[in-house]
Amino acid sequence: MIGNNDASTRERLARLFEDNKGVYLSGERIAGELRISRTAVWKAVNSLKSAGYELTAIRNKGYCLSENTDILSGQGVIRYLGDLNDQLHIEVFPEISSTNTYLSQKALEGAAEGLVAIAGRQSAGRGRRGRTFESPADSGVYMSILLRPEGMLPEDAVRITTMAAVSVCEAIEEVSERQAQIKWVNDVFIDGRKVCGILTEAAFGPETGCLEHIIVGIGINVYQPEGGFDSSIKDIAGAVFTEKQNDGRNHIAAAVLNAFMHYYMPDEQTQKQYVSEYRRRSLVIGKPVSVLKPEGPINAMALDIDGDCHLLVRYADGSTESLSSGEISIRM
Ligand code: BT5
Repeated sequence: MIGNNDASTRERLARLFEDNKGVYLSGERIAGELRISRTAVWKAVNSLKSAGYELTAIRNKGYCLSENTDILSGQGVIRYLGDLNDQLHIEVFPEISSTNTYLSQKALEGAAEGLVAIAGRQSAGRGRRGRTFESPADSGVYMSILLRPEGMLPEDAVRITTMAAVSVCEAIEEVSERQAQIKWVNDVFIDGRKVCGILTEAAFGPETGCLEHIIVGIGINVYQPEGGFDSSIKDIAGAVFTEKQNDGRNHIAAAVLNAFMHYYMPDEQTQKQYVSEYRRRSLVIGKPVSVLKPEGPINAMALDIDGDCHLLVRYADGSTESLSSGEISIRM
């Protein structure tokens, strides 16, 4: 158990090390910069080590954070956030049940828009319709953003998913230069493998029927987990990187947030941009698909994605339908 003071010292020390990766910092220098005692330095260093920071110590030189570390941390994400830092409040957890579940609890308690939960592992990561999202340790970024969009209609909630999908693609391309594509409506693929899933959950007022909040949850496989993906997904899942990157997870989390908040701004120009970006990256347009309806799958051709992010399909009898959500499976 560490107290608040200790926790804030640890955060400040983490930031100092992250700003000086590969550099030895003497105990004296750290004590001076953080205005704390040498004993407090020693305590905070040990606390960081047990949190997974790879710190080496050399007598007479001090402590050094290895250059190639990728530890998910609040400070680590904030370093890449730019001026968004004022609009978002970021909480990072080494492990949690589900960042969506956590934020829905926080939303009920009245948390404000812009609360972001990021976890290094989820013990009960959720997909759509009760499915599981595998969220192993040290390999992915699992994050959720709490939004309270004013005046958004329930049927517009799909926009949030599409904005998130485009943002993930842009973030992947920024940090890895790999090409990412979107399978309508909520999956991001690289080279035919799913590297990210998005779960958008909206809550409505019981009497008004008005949208109260939206939680958009984004799970990205940044690396292959040690020992490979779980057998249930090994044939479909992929990862953004093949090798560990310096700050890979912090960087990608921040890049997603930067892109997402840019699109979330209610400005017509931005809205048009994300819809065209979404369309450009679609894995589905022009492909035969199978539309999964409650009464069973129906074969169709995916024609286009319209300005409202609906998928336009044509069935064998020539009739067309605009799908606002639901599911398709692509016949490859
Ligand atoms: C999704 O559902 O893909 C939405 C996943 C959202 C996860 C985020 S992580 C942060 C936040 N907190 C949560 O608890 N959830 C959100 P769906 O389209 O239903 O896909 C689920 C299916 O994807 C599973 O049935 C598997 O086939 C596959 N799958 C599960 N884990 C995967 C993984 N890590 N990578 C790729 N595919 C996976």
